[in-house]
Order: sequence, then structure tokens, then C-alpha cells
Amino acid sequence: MLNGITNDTISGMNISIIGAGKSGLSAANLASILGAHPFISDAASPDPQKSGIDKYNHELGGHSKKVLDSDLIVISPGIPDTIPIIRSAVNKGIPVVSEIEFASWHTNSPIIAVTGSNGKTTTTFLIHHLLKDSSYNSHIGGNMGVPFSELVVEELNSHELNTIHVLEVSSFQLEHIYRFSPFIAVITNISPDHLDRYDGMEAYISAKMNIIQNLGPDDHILYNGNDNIINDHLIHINGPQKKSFVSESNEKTHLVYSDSGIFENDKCIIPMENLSIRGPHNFENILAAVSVADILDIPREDIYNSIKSFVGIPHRLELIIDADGICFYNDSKATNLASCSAALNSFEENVILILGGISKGKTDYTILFSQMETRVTHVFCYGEEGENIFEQINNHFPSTYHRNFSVAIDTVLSTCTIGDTVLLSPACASFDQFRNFEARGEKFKQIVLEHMGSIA
Ligand code: UMA
Ligand code: ADP
Repeated sequence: MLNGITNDTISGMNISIIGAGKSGLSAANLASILGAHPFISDAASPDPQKSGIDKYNHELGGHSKKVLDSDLIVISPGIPDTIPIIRSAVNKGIPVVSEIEFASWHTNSPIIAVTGSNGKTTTTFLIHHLLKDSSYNSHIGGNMGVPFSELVVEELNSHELNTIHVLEVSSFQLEHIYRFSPFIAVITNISPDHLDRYDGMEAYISAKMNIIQNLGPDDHILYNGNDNIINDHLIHINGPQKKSFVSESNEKTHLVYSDSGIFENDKCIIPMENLSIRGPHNFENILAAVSVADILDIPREDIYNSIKSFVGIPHRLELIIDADGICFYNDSKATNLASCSAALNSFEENVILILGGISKGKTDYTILFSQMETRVTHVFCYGEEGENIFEQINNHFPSTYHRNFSVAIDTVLSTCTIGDTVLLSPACASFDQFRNFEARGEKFKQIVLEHMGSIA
């Protein structure tokens, strides 16, 4: 498959890189540092100087046959392998690898890789936080925004020892994996997502499960034992060491969580009020990070102190303000049903829920009904998908639809009263009205804070 390519044979090679986003540019930089000849090809036409593409041989505005004049192709995660140029490359026998695969050839440092449908970023940051606090030389990257190739370039330049790469890896990045082999693979959970890219759920799950395909007997799989999909797919896996980070006692002291905190052998060692992150899903993320730290033999006392100082990540169930008894939460990163469901589970009652954006594939929002029943007093729907959501919900819950996001939020603000929790947990992607989920979350914060300023 890789035609005998190893890290030693990269120098002098012609490497086509598909996509001139973050991954493509970082892979090109790594390739050129290694003495290869990168050629970047992008379907769009970004400004070559502004983007930095002008430093490399490149073509913009489409993928021509020049791409096929190469020994190796590195594909960016956002690009599906069904595009014609990749089909032609495969037919010609040119190896196509993902950016994280390519980067992994050029480091011998251990990799801790976190995948799953939800909780990847939070868990990855938690692990990095624990490792840093314990003086590990931890570097964080991957789907959270820093391409793995960039970490590898930094490592090659710094000559630092004892590096550990803590990576968030998406299903997209796990396509075209051949040798990528983490020392610890964490699988947080699996539920429907990205079904606009995959030919059904099995294809999506299969991409996620690639994370374990090269693991050996000294490597570890840490997984969510409450997740039936993961259990079903791991049951026949032998070789790597497997451990559920929930609901199973381990060789160290057994941890469980309840509404009030995390317990070790029935003793509450991290009370809920000592944490900046909330909700049962975040307890699971913490247990996953603790299990990683256990493998690295970090003392439990250090782990607990470190967890208490973790402040959470913006746009993930982030408390914007408690304005005299009305709490506003920004959970803009909740772009699928399972993450919205996790947010709902984090509150008891009086929730005003904001749903909408752009669809990631056919979605049945009625799945949320049982949780909404006791908790949600009104649903505000917005955006391209909002109309569909409104149609599914409106006969069962008080609901309102406004296509425009800002108009929808203004209406929420004129409706909410003391005791309400206003929750933006949209269960859809943001791209109909925003550049990304961060821009949506920032807009939400801005409107809420301006409104609160104006009525204070
Ligand atoms: N392009 C082509 N041909 C095509 C389609 C696109 O050339 O047929 C070009 C576009 O014009 C653009 C480039 O490809 O210039 C974009 O490539 P990309 O979408 O892979 O984006 P990157 O900037 O390289 O960012 C990627 C990840 N993006 C995606 O997976 C969509 C980033 O994850 C990641 O942070 C980054 O690599 C660094 O590792 C983002 C993401 O949305 C945050 N991830 C998904 C998610 O979290 O749900 C999986
Ligand atoms: P990812 O990187 O997988 O998208 P994030 O940590 O960014 O995960 O969280 C994405 C969304 O999912 C947020 O809305 C967050 O509140 C929610 N979330 C975080 N952890 C979990 C979990 N373990 N299970 C379900 N939802 C979660």
C-alpha cells in the first residue's frame, strides 16, 4: 500500500498535498524540512501570499493531473476521498495518506490520541493539563486546531527529549491510516455525526475504529464501557490492553461519579462544586483523563489537584453570565444530537433551549423529547435547519422559529425570566450563518452581554 515508503525515503520525493488549509500547509512545511518536494493543490483560490501557499509549488482553483505526478499524496481531513483526483490516484497506485499518518512517520515520541463523537477536545485538553501539571513535556494538537505536522516540526527543531503528543483525532483524520499507532487510544463515545460525509453509520464507526488498528500488546485502549457501539466493536479485539474508563473497577483505586462529584472507594475526592465544568458527560471526560494519567503513573493526589484547576473550554457548556438568576450557557460546539442531549442532562428544569443552524444529515430531533419533557419550557429554532426542527417539535413543546440567529436570540432575551437557564446547544453545524461554531458562540455571548449591560 505504501510502496515501501518510510521516513528514511521521504527526502527527494514528490509529494502532492491536497488542500491548502491548516493541515495542508503544515504537511507541506514538514515535507520541505525533510527534503521532499511538496506540491499543494487546492480546489478554491485563496490569496497565495496571505495563506502562505506561495512558499511552495502549487495550483489553485482545481485539482489537475499534476497531482498525479507524485510518489505520495497527503490528503487534508476535510476532503473526502471520493473526489475524482483521489480516485485517479488510487487507480494509478499512488499511496494516499492522511496528514496525521504522514506526520506520525517523523516522530518516535509517544502519542496519546483521543477520538469519539463528543468530548474529544475537552478530554484532550484535560489530559494535556494533567500531563503539564506533572511536568511531562506534553504537546497538544490534531483536530483541535494545531495540525500534528506542526507539532512534529516543532519537535524536530527543538530537539527536546521526553515529548508526548496529545492529539485530538477526528474520523476524517483517521481515514487513510496505515502505521499511525498511539501508545494510548481513548474512545470517548460514538453516536451519529458527519453522516453528510459517510455512507451510513457503519462507515463512520469504521473510520473512528481505525484509531486502534496498529496497536500492539504494550499499547492501551481506554474506552467508554457504557457505550454499546464501542463495546460491540471492541469485543473481539485482542492484543492491546483494553480498559473501560467508566463503570469498571481497575487495578488502581476504583472511581465512580454521581451528581455530587467523583468518588474513590465511596469517598468524594472531587466535589462537584470544586469543578469548573459541569454535567455527567464531563465526569466521563475526567475519568478518561484520570485513566490516562494512571497508565503514566501520575500520583492520584496530583491528578485530583490538577483536575480542580481545569477551567473548561469556551463554547462547551460555558457559563456566560448568571444575570440576577437567569443563567446563560454557550454550548455552540454542540453540533449533534448527543452533545445537545448531554447538555440537557446537565440541568434539571426551566431550560430555554436554542436549536438550529445547518443540518449534518437527516436528523430525528424527537429523540430529545423524553429529556426535554421535564426540563425545557420553550424551544427557539433558528437557521436553515430550524424550520425542520420547528416542524418536528412545535406540536409537543412551546416553540418559536426565526431564520436569523440574532433575531432569534433577541426574542429569547425578551422572553426569559428569573430562574431560567438559557441554553444555546444547537445540535447543528453553524455554517449557514457563521464561519464556524466559535463565531456563533461569540455572537451569542456578545448579544447576551450587550443586552444585560443595557438592562443593568
Ligand atoms: N479543498 C480542496 N478540495 C476539495 C475540498 C476542499 O482543495 O475538494 C480545500 C479547501 O479549499 C480548503 C482546504 O481544502 O483550502 C481545507 O482543508 P480542511 O477542510 O481539511 O481544513 P484544514 O484547515 O486543513 O483543517 C483541518 C480540520 N478540518 C476539517 O476536518 C474539516 C480541522 O478541524 C483541524 O483543526 C485542522 O485540520 C488541524 O488538524 C476542524 C473541523 O471542523 C476544526 N473538524 C471536524 C469536526 O470537529 O467536526 C472533523
Ligand atoms: P468534540 O471535540 O468531540 O466535538 P468537545 O469537547 O468539543 O468534543 O465537546 C463538543 C460538545 O459535546 C459540547 O457541546 C460539549 O458540551 C459536549 N460534550 C463534551 N463531552 C461530552 C461527552 N463525553 N459526551 C457527550 N457530549 C459531550
